[in-house]
Amino acid sequence: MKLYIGNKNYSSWSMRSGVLLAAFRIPFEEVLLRFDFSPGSEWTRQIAGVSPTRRVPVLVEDNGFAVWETLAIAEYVADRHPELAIWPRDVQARARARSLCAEMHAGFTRLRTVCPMNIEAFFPDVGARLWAEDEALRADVARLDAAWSEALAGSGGPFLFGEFSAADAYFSPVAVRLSRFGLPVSEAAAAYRDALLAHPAVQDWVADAMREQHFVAEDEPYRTAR
Ligand SMILES: N[C@@H](CCC(=O)N[C@@H](CS)C(=O)NCC(=O)O)C(=O)O
Repeated sequence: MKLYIGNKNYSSWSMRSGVLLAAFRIPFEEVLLRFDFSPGSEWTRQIAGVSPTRRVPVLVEDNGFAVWETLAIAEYVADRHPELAIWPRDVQARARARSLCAEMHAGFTRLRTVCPMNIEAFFPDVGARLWAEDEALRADVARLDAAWSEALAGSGGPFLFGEFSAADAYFSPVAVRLSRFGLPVSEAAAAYRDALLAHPAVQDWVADAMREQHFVAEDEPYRTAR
């Protein structure tokens, strides 16, 4: 099967699916479609051919069957691989992992808006200014910290539910955001952020993103060039 993704540097939703498949060593072919949101661009043409939402990620089986939306991709892969604990085995931990993924999917909007993922860029000064000025950002990070800390206290870590699961893949771009913007979190959340950043699947994704040489203005509120 093929996983269509966007730029590894910017595409946080692509990262979630890519890290999930890599972490569980599920074979797939990665197809990177470079973002270019100008009318008639190669991106516009290519994405229209594979994704009904014209967004990435989208997983396409060899027979052409497509699954879009990151959460649906995680569920599909878990259904296809019941031998893997993609979701925690314990039923309540599994429900909690799904709650956190759904919360990530629909929430943390201020964090996502003002601290977009940009793996190869470090913005500690922007992060410090935002932290001082932006109450909604502080509220998002406080909720994130509480959710992570509660799950980690229950499982004993190092990942949210002990072993690496879909929930951790879901938060891998958030670990990048926290580190690139230097946002302060509790000791438990910082240890988890660092465990995520040290995971081999995350490290491979980050290394690829670092090698990209593509500047996408729409994803760069704080720079005019790389
Ligand atoms: N809810 C979708 C979000 C997907 C999404 O927004 N992907 C972005 C890249 S990270 C995208 O394809 N943007 C292209 C566009 O908006 O035209 C999911 O969970 O997969």
